[in-house]
Amino acid sequence: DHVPVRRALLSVFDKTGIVDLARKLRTRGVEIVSTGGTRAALDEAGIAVTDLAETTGFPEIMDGRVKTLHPKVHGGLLGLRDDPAHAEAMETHGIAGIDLLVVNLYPFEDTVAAGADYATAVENIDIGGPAMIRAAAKNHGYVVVTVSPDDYPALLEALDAHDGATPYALRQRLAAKAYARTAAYDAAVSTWFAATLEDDAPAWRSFAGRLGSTLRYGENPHQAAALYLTGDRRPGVATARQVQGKALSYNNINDTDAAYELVAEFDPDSSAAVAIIKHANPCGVAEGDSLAEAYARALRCDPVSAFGGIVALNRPLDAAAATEIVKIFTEVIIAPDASNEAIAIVAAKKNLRLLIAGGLPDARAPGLTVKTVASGLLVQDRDAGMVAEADLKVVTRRQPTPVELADLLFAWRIAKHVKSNAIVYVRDLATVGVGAGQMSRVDSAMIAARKAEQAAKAAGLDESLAIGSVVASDAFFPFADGLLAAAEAGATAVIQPGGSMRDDEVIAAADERGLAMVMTGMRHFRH
Ligand code: 93A
Repeated sequence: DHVPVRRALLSVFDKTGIVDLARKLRTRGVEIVSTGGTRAALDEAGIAVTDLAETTGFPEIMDGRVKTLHPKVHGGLLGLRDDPAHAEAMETHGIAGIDLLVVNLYPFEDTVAAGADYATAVENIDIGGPAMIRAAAKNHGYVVVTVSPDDYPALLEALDAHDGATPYALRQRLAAKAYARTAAYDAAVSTWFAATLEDDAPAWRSFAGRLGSTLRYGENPHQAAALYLTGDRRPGVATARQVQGKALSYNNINDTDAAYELVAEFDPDSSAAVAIIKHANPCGVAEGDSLAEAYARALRCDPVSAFGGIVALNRPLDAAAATEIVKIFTEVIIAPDASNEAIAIVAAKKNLRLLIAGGLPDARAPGLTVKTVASGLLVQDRDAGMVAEADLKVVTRRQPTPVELADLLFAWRIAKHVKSNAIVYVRDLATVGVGAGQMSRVDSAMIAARKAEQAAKAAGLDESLAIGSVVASDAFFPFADGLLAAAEAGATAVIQPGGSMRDDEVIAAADERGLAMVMTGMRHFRH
């Protein structure tokens, strides 16, 4: 099953390592045939190479759109060497076998990611390259194919070990990789195409990712895991620059995403905002005049849970905030940017991961979320829903005060990022208690209230921080009990979608307690 490599076709866009590879092939006496640009690069390095156009007797035409789409190329890749009829066809038509194909494709993904216009994107769809890759991979019984400079060392090692031949196992492995590459390439093209048509179509579009990095393990150590990149231009954990710290884990990535998406709800031009996340739920979020102030107020909400948490900032990390954050054990900091001084302060904590995202994602931008189910993918628009003051309907006798109103809108934005059932108590633009992920809304309300009591104790206060707070509920109160639990805890105003069969009962209970309640008409389930 060892096949000697006598003749190779080299046609690469990315010329990395190609000269070195060609030189080593020549040392082994391999004949090299190349397309225009690749041939020029090899020529310049003084490597003997035949122009493909010479072997086909057909020039590259149409600005290179047709350069390798020729029977002498595809016959040379596809011919079964041991089949007498194939061998005869090769003989008759003067087709020389190609034993090694070295191709990497026009950089369609990078071109699109760089924001190229439509025509440029289309021109970067490689046709001849994938055709050759697929042909060579199909004929892996005789032909070996590489699709990336990463594969050159393994190829050369095999040639060294087997006296210029390749073993079947290598050809098979590289064929599998080759099809993975052409599949991902076409997926990128179709994703881009669907996205360009998105304006008049719903956000349903095909999506695909390319392998970004393999992770040490998944949610648990017995689960293998990897991060795939979709090529979207949304700043966030997947594309952020890691300044320092250990490699991100699966859970780090998940939590950091939750943290950054939450903090992006707050316009950095109007206030500094900080979110501290544990297990994808916020354990403290606050606005402030400075990041340091916002961080201190966010931390006060649940300092116990914040230990080992993820901290996201809506403004560039500055020295004052960095000084506060490094005081407790933190897993990850993510911010749009960071000052040199702040970077130096974080550097004292070697393991702390610092990510610079280069920007803040647009909380209103459309996009998709994907979740797997057995034999299926659940796909939906990302929750880009927002309510403004004008959307609110006051349903109680009492109107919220301006201070309550600001807190209600703040609490509502946070509730959107808390796993359901979500109950969020807020005072002075800082969370004071978060109840997340309970099967009963009453339990969430009680847990959040208890958190507010614990936070008060930790701060040396005798009165629960929930007293005089406002409360947000991500979905309607099916009964008055959840609302009563919040009132009991000390909330004076409520924001919730409304729409329960028993809204009247809930409103009556609010009126009876002198609460102000507003309805958003929009729900923010998050599971
Ligand atoms: O425009 S193409 O789709 N038409 C072709 O026939 C063709 N054959 C190879 N592009 C084609 N290629 C691509 O050209 C290869 O995939 C590679 O990326 C590039 C190498 O061209 P050059 O050697 O001229 O730099």
